[in-house]
Amino acid sequence: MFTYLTAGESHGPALVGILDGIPAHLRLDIAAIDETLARRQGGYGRGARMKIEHDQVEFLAGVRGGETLGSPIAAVVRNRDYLTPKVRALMDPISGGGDPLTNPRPGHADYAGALKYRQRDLRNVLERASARETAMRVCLGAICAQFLEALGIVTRSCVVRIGGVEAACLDDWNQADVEASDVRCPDREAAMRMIEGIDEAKSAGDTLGGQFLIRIDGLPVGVGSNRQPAQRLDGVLAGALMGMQTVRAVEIGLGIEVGATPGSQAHDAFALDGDSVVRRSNRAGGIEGGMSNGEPIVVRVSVKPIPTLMKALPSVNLHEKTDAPATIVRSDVCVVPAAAIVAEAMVRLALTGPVLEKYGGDSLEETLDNLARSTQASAALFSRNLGTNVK
Ligand code: EPS
Repeated sequence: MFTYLTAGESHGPALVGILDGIPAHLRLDIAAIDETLARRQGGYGRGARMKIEHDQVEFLAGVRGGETLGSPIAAVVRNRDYLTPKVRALMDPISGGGDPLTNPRPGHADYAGALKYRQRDLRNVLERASARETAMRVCLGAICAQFLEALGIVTRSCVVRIGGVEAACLDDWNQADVEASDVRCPDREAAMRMIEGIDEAKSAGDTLGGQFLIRIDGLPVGVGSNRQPAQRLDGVLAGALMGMQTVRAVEIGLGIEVGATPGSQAHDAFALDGDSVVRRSNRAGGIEGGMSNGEPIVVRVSVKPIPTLMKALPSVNLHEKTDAPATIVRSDVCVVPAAAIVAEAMVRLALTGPVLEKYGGDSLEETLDNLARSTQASAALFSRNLGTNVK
């Protein structure tokens, strides 16, 4: 069984992750993992913390000589901010403490978490709720990326909306244009307006959300299952993406529009191109019956504006029972570009289990053999050359 776990507080000593189930003999490109961590730190609208951190992976287990062993992989990303005496005094696991934070931020975990965990200091909730933890998800997801890419499965993302600015509609894009853009948007004109919007929000003490697309190419037919609800690939991907701090909606293919579309225009007709079965549209977004159908998987994700506003929203002081503005902590204005990188990681983490369930393998070679055999068998299933004894 493939599984992962993360631990770590935003201002604690480090973020820790365990990834179990990656086959042996995957040669890891460590520089590529660090580069993915750097991509998560980027994006126009990030705050001062990202100038302090230089996220880098350190392996503690499961890797030897640059290759996975097939044993659980343990990884650490240290928080540089913790080295500041003030932060350390707050967060030291043994001696840490300080004045409690008392005014919950609307939209954050502060209030619900305080009551749930019986915490009178909101810091005891927000430290884990913070999206800082996504650095470890990105680290583990970058390992999955290398496994999936060895199988020809590639996940990419691009930003299509920040606040009121929407990019030209697309379901494919040039990834180099995305990587060159400060807001990870390939539509240059829209990207300029997005940056202006972020500047305006910053001066107003406000924050901005948005939307991005995720595209998965190369996923063979039949990953995921119609057997049980929890195995459906659309549910698995949506669950993983909704597991991100900022995500409020996930759409696959036509998404919410499908409810307003007649059946004649909502599905993807089959056609023949020579001997091959093809589709001329991808309204299903690459998933039918909870299984990949061989088309690219296209997902649209909507994220909320982050709830830490420099012009604080009305709140209350829970200790004194007085009206008071929400607590202000150092934060970002817009995390949509960074969230797209986290979403790539979440998708890779979510796909690795179902891919391994279908193809199995304790070593990468075994997984690749199984994939090749399965691909051959699929190609032969409806081959005309199979003769008349095939029913
Ligand atoms: C961070 C995400 C945001 C940042 C955080 C680092 O966290 P949150 O979800 O709590 O708003 O603001 O940085 C800080 C907490 C800080 O002290 O600056 C991230 O993605 O790394």
